[in-house]
Amino acid sequence: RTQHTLDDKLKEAEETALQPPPMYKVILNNDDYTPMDFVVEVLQKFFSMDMDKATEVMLSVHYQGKGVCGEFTAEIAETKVAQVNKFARTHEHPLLCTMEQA
Ligand code: TYC
Repeated sequence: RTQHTLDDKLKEAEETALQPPPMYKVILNNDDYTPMDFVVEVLQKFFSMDMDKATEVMLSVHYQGKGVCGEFTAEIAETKVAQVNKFARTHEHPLLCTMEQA
């Protein structure tokens, strides 16, 4: 079997540790019923956008069908998706938030 020196193992460990985690895009999907103001509020509340940026992203989703809210590690992306969908359902809007690998 191939000999692994201590230096080889250290180098391997350093390279392993430097691998960035997989990233996920959090996506807002358009629908015909959710008020524009509510979508802007969601983008400000959950993605820390100012009103101008939130309005730009909301209008992009409205005209293009979907739009990216941000890129996050798996656990953070999953949390954002769950929080946004819960908030939308609480307010009885059909707004749908999803995620996909970046
Ligand atoms: N299309 C909606 C409207 O006309 C607005 C909207 C924008 C809905 C973005 C969802 O993710 C969305 N009221």
